[in-house]
Amino acid sequence: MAALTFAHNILLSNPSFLRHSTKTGFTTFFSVSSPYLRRYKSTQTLVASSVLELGGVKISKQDVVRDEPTNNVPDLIFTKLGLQLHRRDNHPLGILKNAIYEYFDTNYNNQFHKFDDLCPIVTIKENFDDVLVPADHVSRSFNDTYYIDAGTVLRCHTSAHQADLLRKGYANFLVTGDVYRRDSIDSTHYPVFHQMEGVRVFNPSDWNDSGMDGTLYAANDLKACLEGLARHLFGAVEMRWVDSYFPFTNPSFELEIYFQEKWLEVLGCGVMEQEILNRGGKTDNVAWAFGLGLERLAMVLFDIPDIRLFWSTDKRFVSQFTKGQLGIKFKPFSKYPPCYKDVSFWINDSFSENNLCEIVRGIAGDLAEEVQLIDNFTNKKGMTSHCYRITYRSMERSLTDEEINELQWNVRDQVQSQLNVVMR
Ligand code: FA5
Ligand code: MG
Repeated sequence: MAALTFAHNILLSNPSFLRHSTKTGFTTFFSVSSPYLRRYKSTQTLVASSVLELGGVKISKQDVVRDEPTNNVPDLIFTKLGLQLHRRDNHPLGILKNAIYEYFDTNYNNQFHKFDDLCPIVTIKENFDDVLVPADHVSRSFNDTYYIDAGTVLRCHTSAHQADLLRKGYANFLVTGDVYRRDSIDSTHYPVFHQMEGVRVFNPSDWNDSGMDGTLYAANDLKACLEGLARHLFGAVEMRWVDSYFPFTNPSFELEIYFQEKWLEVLGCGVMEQEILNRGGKTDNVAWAFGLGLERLAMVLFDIPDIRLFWSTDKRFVSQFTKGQLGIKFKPFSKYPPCYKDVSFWINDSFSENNLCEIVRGIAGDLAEEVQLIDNFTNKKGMTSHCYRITYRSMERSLTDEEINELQWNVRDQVQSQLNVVMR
């Protein structure tokens, strides 16, 4: 492993280390997959409390999960709504949120306003238009976002609150909340996760004497701020900056941390597009913004190997964390054996991996550890076959062959009936 180093060291001493992202278009902001307008629901019914209070708004299940073609929210997602892991002081996400608050309070003299209870149900204007996401952007598709109806979604990033808070006059703020995305299944992706958004607005007097223009000044300040945050949280850890793309910032960057022998993307950030500031009446100002993935940072911080663990209510997980304690390393209570099951089928044009993952999650819930494409070929007739390996594993107990076989049969069944593919 390379020597432990900080991102700013990398930046200053070895600029070539900066990987110029080869990712094209919008791949850093949501996964790219073909827009898909078919809809299906999990047949599994999970009972959640019937009325939730979210950001002061009372929400019933019928407000979120509806049997209408413009709704693609499964029951499983509703059961996560309102749990607000980030507001629990003894939970790793709450401990992390509080540690980040502490960094901002100390270094910015309590200037940052903090929001952690804004309702996750937002309009498509807030989620997309207000942050300049183009009309044909893949993230708007049914394949990537949970729609409640044609104009309302479960926010897929905390950036959904940027413009509104700017319009309300806030200049320095942090927004923490649960966000929702149709996504792949593996140890670092989950359809509900938590982000913290940070925004800081500068006045011309801030950069006038610096010899830099506002954009460069803000970009430097942003990187220094986030590198300082990383040091505050981790001490020494190996990191690097990667150039990136977001519709709402320019320039844009992502920060990656070396974890479990891979580079793990932990946040996206950049200098806010001027248009967003202009619309908020801040035409002379420049701002930076970031959006960090709390689970990803908490995995590194507490050595949590799998993102599903954040949802565990098992005492052996929950009891390991204490309010205010950052130095704790999670001790896995046991590693139960994985079970692999393959499923192969001929895909059609509307097939998408996110839809497959949604079916697997709907049936297996958190027993689904990973869904991985292991074989992909097109025959002479132009038909394409995919083979996926599904890993089933419980974090809490050993699974029986019987229950796994039943899960797998249900998966095959629903894949066939709902995805319109031909099984092989
Ligand atoms: C965004 O969501 C941007 N809104 C971030 C941003 C804000 C950029 C402000 C610029 C200015 P992205 O899709 O890359 O970007 O997600 C941000 C972070 O969320 C990622 O770096 C990662 O840490 C986390 N994340 C993304 N998808 C998942 C997932 N499925 N499960 C867990 N964490 C995820
Ligand atoms: Mg990203």
